[in-house]
Amino acid sequence: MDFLKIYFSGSIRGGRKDAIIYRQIIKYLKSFGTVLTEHVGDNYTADFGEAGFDDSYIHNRDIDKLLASDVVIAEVSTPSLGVGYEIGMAVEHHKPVLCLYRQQKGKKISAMIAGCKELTVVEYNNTDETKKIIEEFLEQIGNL
Ligand code: 6IA
Repeated sequence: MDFLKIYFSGSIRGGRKDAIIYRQIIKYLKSFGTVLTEHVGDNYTADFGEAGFDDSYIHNRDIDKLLASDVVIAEVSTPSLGVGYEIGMAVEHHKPVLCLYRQQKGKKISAMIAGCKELTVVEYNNTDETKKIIEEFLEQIGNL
């Protein structure tokens, strides 16, 4: 099969506290194919996204990439409207979606994610665990 096109989804305006984790996951994903959204792991400054980028341009470009992808991997520990929107759209377009979730005290993953049977939602404790989870998921959907 062609080189795998992976859409990685992670919070941007929803909050950047997990950006290092996104970067580590993206680095690992690159061993399986092309990550279409590498920027999600970038080191943005505090006012990222407000520096002259047009929102409809960002939206349309990301949707094009999402539709062109073979698989969507989302890190959903930091709730983000954009990530939720992308997951919903991926489900609508029958893309295989893996949602990675870190258990955090006093927090619970949205029922709209946990309760969607089209999604594979897996909890992890550290980034090393995400490697095995990703590998198993890609194997399961026939991309390894
Ligand atoms: O609602 P959020 O901003 O947390 O949504 C995050 C998700 O939406 C990510 O998975 C991205 O794919 C997408 N997204 C949201 N904002 C941007 C963006 N802003 N650039 C690219 N993708 C985005 C511009 C940042 C700028 C510093 C380059």
